[in-house]
Amino acid sequence: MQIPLDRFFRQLRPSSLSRYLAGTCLTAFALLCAAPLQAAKRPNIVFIFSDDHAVQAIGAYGSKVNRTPHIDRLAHEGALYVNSFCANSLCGPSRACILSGKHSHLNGFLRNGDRFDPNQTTFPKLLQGAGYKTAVIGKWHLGSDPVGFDYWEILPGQGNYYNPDLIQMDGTRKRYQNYCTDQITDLALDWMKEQKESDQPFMLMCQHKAPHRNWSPHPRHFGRYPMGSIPEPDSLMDDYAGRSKLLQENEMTIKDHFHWGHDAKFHGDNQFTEHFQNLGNGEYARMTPEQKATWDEYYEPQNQSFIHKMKSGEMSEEEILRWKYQRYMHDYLGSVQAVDDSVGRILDFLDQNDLSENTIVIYSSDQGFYLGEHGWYDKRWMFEESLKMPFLVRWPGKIKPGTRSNALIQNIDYGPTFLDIAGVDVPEEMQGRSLKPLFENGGAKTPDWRDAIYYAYYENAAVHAVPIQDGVRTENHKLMFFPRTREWSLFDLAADPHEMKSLHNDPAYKDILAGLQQRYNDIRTFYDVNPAVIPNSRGDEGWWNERDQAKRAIVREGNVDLAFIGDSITQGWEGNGKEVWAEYYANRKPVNLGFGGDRTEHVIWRLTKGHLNGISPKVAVVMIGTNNTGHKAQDPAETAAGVQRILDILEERTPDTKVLLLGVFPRGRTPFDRGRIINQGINQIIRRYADGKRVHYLDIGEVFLNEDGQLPASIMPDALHLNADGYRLWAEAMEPKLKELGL
Ligand code: SGN
Ligand code: CA
Repeated sequence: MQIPLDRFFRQLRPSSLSRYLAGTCLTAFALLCAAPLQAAKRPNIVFIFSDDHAVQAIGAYGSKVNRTPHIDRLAHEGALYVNSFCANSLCGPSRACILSGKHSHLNGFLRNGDRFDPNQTTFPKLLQGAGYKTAVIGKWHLGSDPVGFDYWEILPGQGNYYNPDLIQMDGTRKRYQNYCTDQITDLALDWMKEQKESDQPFMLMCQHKAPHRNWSPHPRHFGRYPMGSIPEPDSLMDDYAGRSKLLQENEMTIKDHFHWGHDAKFHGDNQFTEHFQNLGNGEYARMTPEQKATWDEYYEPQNQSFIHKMKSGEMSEEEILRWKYQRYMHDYLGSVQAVDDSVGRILDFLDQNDLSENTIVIYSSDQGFYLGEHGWYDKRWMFEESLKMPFLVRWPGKIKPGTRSNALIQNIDYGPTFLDIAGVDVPEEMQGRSLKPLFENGGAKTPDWRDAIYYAYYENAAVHAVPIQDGVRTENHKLMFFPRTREWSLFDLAADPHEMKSLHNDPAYKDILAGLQQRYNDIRTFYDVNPAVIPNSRGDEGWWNERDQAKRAIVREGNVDLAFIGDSITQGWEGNGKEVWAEYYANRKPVNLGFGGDRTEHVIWRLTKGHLNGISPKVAVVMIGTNNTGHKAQDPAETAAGVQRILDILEERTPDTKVLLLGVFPRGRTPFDRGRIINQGINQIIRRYADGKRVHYLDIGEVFLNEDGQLPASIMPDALHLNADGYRLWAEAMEPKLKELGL
């Protein structure tokens, strides 16, 4: 097929005259100021970053499905890292880890849709401060505008493949009639051209949208990997046996979660609703008539043939899945190919402008991706395909060509590495480590290098239904934890590289499991992970979600004087405590924000995501923590930190509210029940949070206990929850204090 490529995209180059003039003046000024005997110029940094590019689709990583000659050049002329991982397999979070050098729980960007706090320390800011010219061009996806860059031009949100809009530094949007990957490359080359005469070194982040969904290739790559020719992974038809049952809840299979227009690239109404979901193809809608014609010329004959076969009943379930896989991969690999072209153009530019010698070039992508493994597209899980990030680096004279490294590296290391390369001190607060010592050590890990990486995924109840999980990965093993079901998964990566069976129950792996659980605890302590303070939703539990929505609606109405905030014990005012509630509180404009099973982290989520919107109660009664104890015997200091965070949130959002902080009620029959003792540990810390002005502390635990410290079944039948008599004791014990607080 002859594609009129020259007409396909009309290049609307950015008007760069003003930028050019400004650049020239600055350069002249810098030249005048430059000392005659200058030290060798610090290396430039070109960081090429794509979106969702899996290592399985990179030639140098041994791809079975495609070839990437330009990206591979980096491996031949520099180094390739096999054990390169993300800290949180999602776009915004990965980028936030890179900029900040910190894990998500400390940089604050846990999930897509969060806002990156631009006031925090980032490597671009530090490089800029140290005299680097800095730019970011392409996908950003962090909510706030880039800070620390002399130049930026970014896609809004996910951006588009065809005729993309780019947000300019003045906030306006500019539409380019071009293919996104090519346009971002053009802009990157334009910017580098402006820098090349400068005395200042530069750092460029060239960040592609591709090959992110909805995988829309440029026509020059149509049919490069023809449908039907692309090898399938062994686990395309994975049944998820032998691993957490949460796997079965996923909504990211090629089989069942592939959209008619968006993914499969059909036009019009979904003709086979049993096999496709409904979303249309938004990219097609953006195309010019010429682009559409070229697109249709390629796709339509194949689409019509598929529709025909479907209608004549020729396609088995398996064949339909295979067809979808081929369509998916054709489009994904086509999108990758333009990224490879981009890398080629950038490397050629550096060569042609004598910049290659003094420029470090890195290629990576925000996370990995499933190319049909486990039947999936997308990412998020801690399994290898989405945990891995490509990492290829060329630094002439410093990195030996053809280096292949097994050292465990992570995206939190990029910032420290760039700073180190530029001779800038790496701030203490950055958790990652410079990779420069590895570069200088032929890729081999240095004796003090890390033995394990920590991973955590937080985007609960979101698109694709992947549960919250975290874990630790060493050279040969992986331990994962799913908080919702409190399940462990253990994989022996040498024996089971595709992670098809968890060994956590296998007696032969008892010691390995225990060892890795210890390592998991320790690495979380090391990285300062306290789940009790990390906002977390339980939105994937139906009843919780419904209650959450209902409570949001109530507080939106305002008119609340008394808020009860807590877990099932508080929620129980709607159950066993109903009558006492009616007697004591019903006339005092109350709201019950107790949710059974909640821990401090869930309360933090609720209070920051709607439960305080619209209310400023006179008094908030807070009792929380016993589930942190009961679910995982959490260290009291950690739980107390969660309580502290809750008090801070209340202060921030409703400063006039008096807080009545209750000591966590006793639990367990006997005084030496472990949970009871842990709750005492919490109370011993949190009582000191009272300031007698805004926060008041009250421990009424005694009223439930017998003289010998036993919790009687006549008050707490299950040694945790109150019956009606128990609620009466609670109300009576609290009443004087409520009055004192003006209620
Ligand atoms: C979009 C995609 C999802 C993808 C997320 C996150 N849907 O929501 O498939 O998981 O982005 O991707 S789409 O309909 O818009 O294609 S990320 O790389 O930005 O984290
Ligand atoms: Ca991504």
